[in-house]
Amino acid sequence: MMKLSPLLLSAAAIVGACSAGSSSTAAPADTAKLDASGAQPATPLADAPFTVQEVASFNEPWAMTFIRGTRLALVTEKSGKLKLWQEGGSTLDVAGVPAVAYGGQGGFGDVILAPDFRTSGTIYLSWVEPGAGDTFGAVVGRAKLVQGASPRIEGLQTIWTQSPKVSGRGHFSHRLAFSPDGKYLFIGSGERQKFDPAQDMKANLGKIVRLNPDGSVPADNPFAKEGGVTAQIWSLGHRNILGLAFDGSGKLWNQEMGPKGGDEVNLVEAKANYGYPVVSNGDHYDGRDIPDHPTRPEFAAPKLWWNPSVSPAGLVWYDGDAYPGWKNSLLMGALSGEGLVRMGIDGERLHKSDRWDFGQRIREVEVRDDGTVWLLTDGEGGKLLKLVPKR
Ligand SMILES: [Ca+2]
Ligand SMILES: [Ca+2]
Repeated sequence: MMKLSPLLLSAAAIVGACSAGSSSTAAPADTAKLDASGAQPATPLADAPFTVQEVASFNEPWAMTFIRGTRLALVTEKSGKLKLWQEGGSTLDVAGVPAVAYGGQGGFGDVILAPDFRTSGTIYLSWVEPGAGDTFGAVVGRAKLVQGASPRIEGLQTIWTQSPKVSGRGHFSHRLAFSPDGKYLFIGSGERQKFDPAQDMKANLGKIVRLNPDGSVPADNPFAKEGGVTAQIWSLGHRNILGLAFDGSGKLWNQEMGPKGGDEVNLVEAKANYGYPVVSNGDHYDGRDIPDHPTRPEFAAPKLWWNPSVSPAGLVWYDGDAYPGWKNSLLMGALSGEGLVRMGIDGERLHKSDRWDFGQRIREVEVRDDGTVWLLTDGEGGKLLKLVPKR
């Protein structure tokens, strides 16, 4: 693995390093990869295999998960509420949730069910907490959900913390996913808009980390012997991970909000370095170049990327039958792209299969156990949308 001192990775050094290589140096031999980029034209909703039904609204909803075997879903609101929504019924506040540091991109984050939820009632939550001296960091906790007329969580335990806490309120990521065997919790930990930490093995920022369900470090993690937060690291060189999903064959995918023109979907593998901020198929928003992936083959390249950016949010694997041709796809929301992206999976290859134009920023995508797909739109008054199959 390449070692760079934190000093060499300062923003100024990146400018210098970038002058040696630009996107124009991408080898023609890389056509297959380049074909995965570029604009993806949107299909009008009229041609989609669903109609859109608006069923509820929330205040800055961020994430949701359905409770299997029910018509209930948990929805986080960024400003600090957890809601229990019932289709055709009421929306209740869940009591006992932690105080969150709300501001910028921070606040309440993800919510998922534990693999043993049916018997334990355990859920996992992520949120942002303040640190010393105007710093912030995401944390992950688990608690028992007690349902009923006055739902609440009990026994909240914090099991993971972003380290170090740093200034600013961007790029927390804090997306969660369990492996299909239920043994490991994966956490997307953003680089907090600080660039360098994504390559710093003494920080768990800009990483995907892998933990046991209780927050301890699995003995077979790739850097387990190094101890500290390094032991948590599964993969590195990430920017702002806003979706994690396992497919039906057990492969882990992530999407991340890249720099300008560099939004990515990656096949996540142990010990792999995805290159940020040393390489990206996008460039810094202030116009500074970042060398493209083909210039540095030692870094794992994205399977797909988007230029112009779509600003991904949410990622789920779809294995249902409610919409013709969707089985074995990844579904991803788009904020600036204002739509839903469907990617067909073919082994380790992904295809830009569909992109529907909703005309609204999509924050979250979920699948219910009946195969229906649901979206949350972004911001105040964000809507829960059901994609009603047309047939
Ligand atoms: Ca979700
Ligand atoms: Ca670039």
